[in-house]
Amino acid sequence: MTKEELLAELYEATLVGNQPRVIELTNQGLVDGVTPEELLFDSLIPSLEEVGARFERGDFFVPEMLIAGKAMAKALEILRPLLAETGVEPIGKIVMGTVKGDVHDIGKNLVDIMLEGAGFEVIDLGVQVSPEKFVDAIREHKPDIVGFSAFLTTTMPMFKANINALEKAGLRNEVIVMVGGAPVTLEYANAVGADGYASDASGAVVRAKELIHQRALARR
Ligand code: B1M
Repeated sequence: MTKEELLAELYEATLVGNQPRVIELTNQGLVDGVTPEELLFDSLIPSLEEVGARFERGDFFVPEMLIAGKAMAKALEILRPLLAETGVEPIGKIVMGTVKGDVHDIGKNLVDIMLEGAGFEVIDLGVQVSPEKFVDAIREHKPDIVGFSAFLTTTMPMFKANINALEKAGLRNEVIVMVGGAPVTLEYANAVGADGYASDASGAVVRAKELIHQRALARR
């Protein structure tokens, strides 16, 4: 099988949620020398985008979305150690979580992996994280950054609720706030008073580094 054929077959297998085949093709790709990034960006992510498009058109329903998501998550498990390989000293600590009311975590987990790969220590609080839980985790771990992910237009307002909770707890100036997720825009991030936003995982790494650098300069 050529690289193009493998990537195309992986795309199809993810689209229909054929988990055993996704695992097989991901492993096969790695053996054949396809890079983790190629598997991710040229096959797995575009496939989930198509799942979303079909859901919007009414061609797919929640069960189809769920099995595709699970298949993608399995591939991510295989790719995780390869994408997060790092020997460098931690360059910062980040507490991450998907906001209350939202169960999507594939995108957040990918952000975690890329941040770890870039040398960040990541404390992941999981999904459906309440403002109180974020506040407790910031008190406990004293991170440089707290990252909120939201994947639904209905859960994006939790960013503001979380920031209000940080203010109330006297923690807003202690931590940089980053936000992201499929429906989130830079304008929305600015409107809720976040310090940073990125549209994807590699952008999140770049922005996180910039924000830490800016804060170090400001504290000099
Ligand atoms: Co849902 N879902 N879903 N879903 N789902 C979306 C998000 C949707 C866009 C599909 C669509 O209509 N096109 C739509 C939201 C529409 C909207 O509000 N604008 C939607 C909906 C409507 C729903 C339900 C309401 C469906 C229903 O029940 N009727 C329901 C909600 C459940 C809930 O949370 N309360 C629901 C449920 C589910 C499943 C559970 C079945 C499953 C989730 C599985 C899981 O995550 N464990 C699922 C899936 C798989 C999807 C789609 C198809 C794929 C999501 C994904 O993993 N994408 C999605 C369609 C789509 O996104 N095109 C969809 C791949 C991932 C790599 O990209 O998530 O964008 P993404 O993450 C990116 C960036 O957002 C960014 O970096 C990531 C990596 O590059 N990023 C950050 C993320 N966090 C960041 C944080 C940062 C910075 C960047 O800083 C801190």
